[in-house]
Amino acid sequence: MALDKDTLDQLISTIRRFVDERLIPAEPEVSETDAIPERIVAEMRELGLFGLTAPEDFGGLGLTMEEEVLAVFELGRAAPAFRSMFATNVGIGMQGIAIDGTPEQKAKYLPGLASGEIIGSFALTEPDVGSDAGSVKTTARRDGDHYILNGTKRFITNAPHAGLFTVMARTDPAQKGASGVSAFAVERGTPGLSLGKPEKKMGQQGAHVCDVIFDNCRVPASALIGGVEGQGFKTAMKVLDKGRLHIAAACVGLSERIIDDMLAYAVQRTQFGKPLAEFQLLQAMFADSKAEAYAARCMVLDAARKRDAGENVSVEASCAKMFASEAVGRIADRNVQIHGGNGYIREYRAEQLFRDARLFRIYEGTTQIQQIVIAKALVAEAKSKL
Ligand code: COS
Repeated sequence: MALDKDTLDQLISTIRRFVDERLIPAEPEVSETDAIPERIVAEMRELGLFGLTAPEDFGGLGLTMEEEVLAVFELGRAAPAFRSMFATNVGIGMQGIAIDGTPEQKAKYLPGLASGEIIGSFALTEPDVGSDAGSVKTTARRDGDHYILNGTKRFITNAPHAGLFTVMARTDPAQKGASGVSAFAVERGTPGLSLGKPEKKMGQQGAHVCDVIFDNCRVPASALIGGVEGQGFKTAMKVLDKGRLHIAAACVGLSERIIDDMLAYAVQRTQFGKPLAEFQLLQAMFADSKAEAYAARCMVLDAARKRDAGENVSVEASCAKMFASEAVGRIADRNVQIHGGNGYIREYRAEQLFRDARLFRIYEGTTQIQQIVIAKALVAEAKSKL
């Protein structure tokens, strides 16, 4: 553990209070205005949420994976847009540099990412490349002491706010697959880098995504993450292994919150002369939801502990992400059902959380990609025993 037990307990209870007293009450405002109020972003910075996982040497808390998921179980209880604000700094927008960056890259960027002064974004997806991440079309052509980037990245979370992008681009056009891809740390304001319009989304209002366009964008050779070409896809996969556990933990948090919401509603709303909570058909929904949330919590914690112990957890991370994101989808759906007509009305949070939860089954690898990762490993293991 990076933190002693008392400090960890204190951190978790501070986060819980912040979620209950500051974030959940601000949900209607965020969903109406499609923005996280600056006062809340400032409080997130003060609490150190941008630096939960950045190494201590660079101003972060350096949480272990287990500590991170414990924190995210709490943070996940608020509408997902809040977590999105700092999650790219905790995860995919920072980890590429933390895991594979050169000492100079770490010293240059990690302190700003840890404090939240710089927002980090992870730019892998493209208009024609989503699940097939090895087929990145954006190019990075070496030109003396520079690389020249060309291409478009799509659905890049936090891009409208980002000061730094981890960009996957093909340095070797002769290599069509993953081995021709390299990762770059590209700063906002670099000539040739521009942003598209923020997308209008189904849910998660307050979290922003847009295109990032590279048009002869010239970056110094020192921007190549790790200083070695051809490692970008592996960097992306390492980042996603960790990111998928983070997302799974967020799904657990949201599941637990929604279960609280459904019960709070069911004990006070009466039909046929008694509270909804007394009806066995609804009780089955409470029980299924609880069992699924509990199973997801156990999976996430087990995978996190294994990762902290140095094990390769690609399969466990995919299992946890797949199970927890599918579970929160079912739980959010039951919550709408339990709320009946009110479940379809904006004033109640059920419909918003239902829309918000839908994205968990898609980003950082769809459920089908998680199935591929899991099945591929199982088949390879079986073949190795022949
Ligand atoms: N950690 C480290 N290295 C990894 C890795 C991991 N988790 N997963 C794969 N690699 C390595 C492999 O070992 C292989 O290395 P070698 O060439 O040295 O053998 C290389 O990366 C290519 O691996 P693989 O052949 O498995 O790649 P595929 O093109 O078949 O891609 C999937 C595999 C589909 C799993 C990958 O493309 C993927 O995860 N896609 C989803 C991407 C995603 O999540 N997109 C969402 C947007 S990002 S927010």
